[in-house]
Amino acid sequence: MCLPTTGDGQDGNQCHDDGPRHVRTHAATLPTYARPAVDECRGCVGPNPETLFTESRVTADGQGPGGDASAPSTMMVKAAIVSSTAGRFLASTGGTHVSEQPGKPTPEGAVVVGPLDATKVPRFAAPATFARLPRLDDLSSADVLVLGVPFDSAVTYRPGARFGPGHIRASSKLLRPYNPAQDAFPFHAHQVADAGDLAVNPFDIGEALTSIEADYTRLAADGATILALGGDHSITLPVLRSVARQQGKVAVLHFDAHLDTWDTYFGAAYTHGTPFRRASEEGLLDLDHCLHIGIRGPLFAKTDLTEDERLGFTIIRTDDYEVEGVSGVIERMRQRLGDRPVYVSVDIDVLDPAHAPGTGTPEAGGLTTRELLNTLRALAGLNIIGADLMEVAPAYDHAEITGIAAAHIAYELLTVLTWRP
Ligand SMILES: [Mn+2]
Repeated sequence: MCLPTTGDGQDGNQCHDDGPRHVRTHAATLPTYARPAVDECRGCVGPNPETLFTESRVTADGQGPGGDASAPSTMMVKAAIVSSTAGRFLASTGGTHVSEQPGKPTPEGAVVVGPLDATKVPRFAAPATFARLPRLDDLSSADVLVLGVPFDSAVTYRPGARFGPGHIRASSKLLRPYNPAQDAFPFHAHQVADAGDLAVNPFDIGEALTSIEADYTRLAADGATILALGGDHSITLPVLRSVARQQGKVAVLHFDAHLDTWDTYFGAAYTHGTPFRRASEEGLLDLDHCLHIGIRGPLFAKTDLTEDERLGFTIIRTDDYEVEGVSGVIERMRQRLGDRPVYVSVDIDVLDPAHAPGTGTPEAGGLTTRELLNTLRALAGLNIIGADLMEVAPAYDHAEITGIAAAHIAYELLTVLTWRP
């Protein structure tokens, strides 16, 4: 039996039964109700949760369905499903995945822990990690991380995106391991894990941005590539500071109804409407290769557009989809990004409010979920070094419309993050 030493989680959730002690030393935490989930207390009681996860062994010479063993860049995967009760080997399937990724490659022979097996644990059971992936705390390391950043103190209109990470996780339970649109098993060729949520100060924007940058840098220190789930869009600035310090100037691909290159609100420089102006001013951006997609709606002044161009961005408007189609947009997008290191930042309000009502600053006339998903899939093969998904505010959502859209956007981004050019 595991009990917290306190209910506030500030001292690390320490078990104090007769079994092995489990002390959380990681700053990133997943929310549980008042006490740690039982499966955080491995070695205390109950079955070993590892046996409930799908597992893969990374090999270089296998052959799976749809695979091309002759392609030198193709890494083969054998996915093993292990019984939770008898520990016996039940099934083995094969698959292929182009495993080149921007972070460190998973070494050949490494065992990859995949999502919970839906035939062993119902989708509606168990704590909500993204796509039912394992927690980073339960692994020694991971190649790709999903990281919640529940911070929304820099919004200008509706608050509530602090609850976005939890909502996206809860809406991601139906995702499956094989992504046919990209012919990839994003969770089987590389270790993908949920790193939990950062503990961000909701009362001090300056301190919040500082701590987000430090925690992001720490999590990325051993080469992990990160998909951040917000939270409001101010979070992207400290993330870009961290990414640019490690990898140099980056081309930002920004999906949003809004430019987010405004200057100040009420004199405040750090808000969810200003991250890309600050990033440009700080020299974090590759000014010849940044791009907004999905811009629409009223602005404050005509100069908003000229200022935006001066700061390094070009624009593909939502209405351009109507004229050029998805394929035309993709062609322009890939041309603009080229072979540069690209950071992808998605504001869920790039979607029409019909497709994503759960957000803080909705604008009519946006993209469909299908248009956005197909655009994101076309990033495969580019040099994507990190990504985020911001501004999901579940209080305004209905029937998980926004949450499900966000879960699928995150799934496509994770698939892209397990590729490299
Ligand atoms: Mn926006």
